[in-house]
Amino acid sequence: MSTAQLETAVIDRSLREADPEVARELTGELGRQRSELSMIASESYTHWAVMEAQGSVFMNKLAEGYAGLRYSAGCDHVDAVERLAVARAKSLFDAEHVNVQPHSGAQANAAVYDALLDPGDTILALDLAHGGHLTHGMRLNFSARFYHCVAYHVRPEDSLVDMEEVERLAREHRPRLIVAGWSAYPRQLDFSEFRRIADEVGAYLMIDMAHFAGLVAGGVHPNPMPYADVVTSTTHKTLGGPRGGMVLCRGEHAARIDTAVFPGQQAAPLAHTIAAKAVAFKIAAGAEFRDCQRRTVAGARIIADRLSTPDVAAAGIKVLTGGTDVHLLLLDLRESELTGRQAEDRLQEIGISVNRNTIPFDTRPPLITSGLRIGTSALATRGFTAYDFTAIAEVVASALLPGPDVLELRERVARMADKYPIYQALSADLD
Ligand code: DSN
Repeated sequence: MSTAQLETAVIDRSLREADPEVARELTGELGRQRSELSMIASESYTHWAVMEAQGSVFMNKLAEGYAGLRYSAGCDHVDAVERLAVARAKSLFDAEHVNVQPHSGAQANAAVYDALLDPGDTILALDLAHGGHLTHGMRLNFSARFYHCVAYHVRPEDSLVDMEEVERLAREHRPRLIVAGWSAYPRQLDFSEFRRIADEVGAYLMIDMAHFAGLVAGGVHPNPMPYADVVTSTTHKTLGGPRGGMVLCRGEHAARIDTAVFPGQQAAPLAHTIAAKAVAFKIAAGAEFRDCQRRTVAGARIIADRLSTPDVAAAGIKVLTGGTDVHLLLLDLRESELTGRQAEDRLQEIGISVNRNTIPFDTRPPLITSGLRIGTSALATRGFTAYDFTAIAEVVASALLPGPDVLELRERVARMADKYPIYQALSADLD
């Protein structure tokens, strides 16, 4: 066989033929996702169509630059999908300008800081331990190393963002940028109050909607666009698309944002991910997606209500802020017999994945924690209704109470997973 023939053969080999070890893990992961239930608040089950676009020949394409202004040949189709992605995101969020190239939410945030700030400028953002994000000023993150980050917090009495502190710190530190947004906070933020404070001190306002973008698109959460100079997001959480990021902004910031993304922070974009983002935005504009977002929020409220009942409270488990407005709730386990880690393990044992989370004023380290973050986006995407969320709330409550019947609960979870199969087009025996 000639070398040319051999290379052609390699190109066309299936994953199972080319790499049985990876194929085996892929099969294992497919089985895990089918048989378990994801309640990790930043996860979803993306659409088959999104995965098709992501795993496509767009992956091969070099396309540095922007649609119509590339630095390599052969970009007609990439230009078309990038234009589609941008137009769809603009329409979905009523944005004047969108950049769909950031590889992640972290890079979207980095690009905004690069566009609007100089190194050493002050950023005022929610403390990570109080629900913020690594890129909002965590000590070891680039945000804290290149900028002067000041943190606001939630109030000890009700765990809600302390807007009086935001105003006080804004007046004291005169930040150039205020960040409103979170990765572990169960309530809607007061965008107009953030805008008022930003205007008072002459700061830009960036709203990081990475977690709640899907809720916004689905019409069950206020749209931050009218309040913010710039909005950043991931595309894979409630929005249900491929892993990636984007920046949405007022027209006046468009050129600076685009330059900060490319060539400021990134070189070649991920054309396949941009194609997948375009697909996700189209799906997010549809009636089924809106229904899914309604079920997502309703499901989180059902679980929060169940976990607020006297039997759970008697076990020392508390729903922070007393409930939720979004797709997640946070449990305070400080008074319970479980640490966050033990609670996460307990649920994993019965086939539900969640993540332990530090809670405000936590005294345990981040790898242990005293909190649990529970989300409903993935299950709503899978098809869960209010009836199913009521059932899963009961399962979660039973698992966290002392002396759970692990085997029985595991069977209940398996039955619920079977009720909502996923990715039927995928073979279960890739290996
Ligand atoms: N902050 C992480 C989360 O919400 O899971 C993602 O960056």
